[in-house]
Amino acid sequence: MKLENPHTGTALSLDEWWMPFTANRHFKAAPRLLAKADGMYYWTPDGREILDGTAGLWCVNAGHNRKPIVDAVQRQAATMDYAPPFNVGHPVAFEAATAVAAVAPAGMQRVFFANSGSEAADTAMKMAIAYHRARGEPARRIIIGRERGYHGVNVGGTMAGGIPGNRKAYGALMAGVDHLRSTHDLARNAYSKGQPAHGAEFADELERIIALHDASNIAAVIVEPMAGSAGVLVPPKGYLEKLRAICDKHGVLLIFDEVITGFGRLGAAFAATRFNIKPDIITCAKAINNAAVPMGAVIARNEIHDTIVNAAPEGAIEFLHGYTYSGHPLACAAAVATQKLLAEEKLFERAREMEPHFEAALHSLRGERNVIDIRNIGLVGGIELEPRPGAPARRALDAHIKCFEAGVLVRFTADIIALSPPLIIERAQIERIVETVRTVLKTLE
Ligand code: PXG
Repeated sequence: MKLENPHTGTALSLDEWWMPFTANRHFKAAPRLLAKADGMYYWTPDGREILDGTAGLWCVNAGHNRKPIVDAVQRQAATMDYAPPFNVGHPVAFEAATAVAAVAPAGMQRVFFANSGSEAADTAMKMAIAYHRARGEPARRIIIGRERGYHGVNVGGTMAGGIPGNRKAYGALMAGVDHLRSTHDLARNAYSKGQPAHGAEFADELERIIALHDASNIAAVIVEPMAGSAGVLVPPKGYLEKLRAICDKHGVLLIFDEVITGFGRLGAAFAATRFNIKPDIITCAKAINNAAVPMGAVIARNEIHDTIVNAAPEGAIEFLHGYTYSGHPLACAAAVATQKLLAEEKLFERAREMEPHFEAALHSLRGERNVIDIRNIGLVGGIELEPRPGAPARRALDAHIKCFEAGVLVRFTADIIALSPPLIIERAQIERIVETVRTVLKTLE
């Protein structure tokens, strides 16, 4: 393959871009590039079609290059490129917040904008601490995360997160974090469809952790209602209910990191909606604006907003936090257009309707070589492979590469293949993804 930008003909050098979360040497020896996208598909620079089984990176829920979103971004870029968000506002940011609040759970209609899921996570933790301080309990600063949790890569998210490889190089960047155990239980729950039956009791550990630190020191628990990055870990039945009850009992806030689950991935606006559990704070990003422009957001219970805002003297800034690009006009224009499109095409409902087909297709891979578990909910699927002895994560990496060569984009983490297609996916496309994975699994060492 000639390395050039196919749109301009500019020759490419691969040395300068130090790529994120990528095996740079391995990748640059045999690069896989995407140059164009539309609907369910990507195209490589040499014109090969790739079916998108991952909605980009769990984010392009409405499908690629949707016209209303493209138009909205282009119009906004030509109208007002940028406006400061500190002490000056602009209309489209208010519109975007209203559109997001409209699909958020009742009583959670206050939206703070960031530019990524990582920023949303750190914002949410600071918001929780600021809330307790405003209420007169400034000692409540400890954050409790969970093993195998992913909350992005900023300081708070790295430390509250529970993926060992993401933490080990950095030591204690932040004091005052502790972790619940993960809910993954292959022995009891392998091949569960939807929420697994076993493991609600893993939430009881929260009582022990709260007793250890004392509730008076604890600000919040942060969990992904369904853990995405660490391999599609669906919450056991009753688990989230227990977390909610224990947090309530001890005055601890519950933060749902819905960066992946937000905006339809589970066949509802949020996992909170699907599981009918009300967190105090939701973090989101990705599909909020179909990933057209970087954007993250923190959705707070109205009372959290009111408590922080009303604790400050008149005229003083209440929450000393924010980003140059909070509520960026282009991101907000994309968010308004995306929320309208998601509603018009009823894509949350569509995902829920497609779930049984997706589930059946996915679980038909049971019994294929090296498969040790298959799990799913909404339009998310995880296929766990037995690791190759002495070479963890290599089998799934090989599967990813072979699927790409066969024209299907799948995601992998450790030895787990993850699928999270755009919500506009058709049945035939589900079949094609699953049959490609099947063929690849049959040939994989
Ligand atoms: N929280 C959750 C639950 C996420 O999934 C983030 C926070 C951070 O978002 P940003 O926008 O800062 O990347 C995420 C991001 C993967 C993968 O391979 C998943 C994410 C990012 C990169 C890779 O599963 N999710």
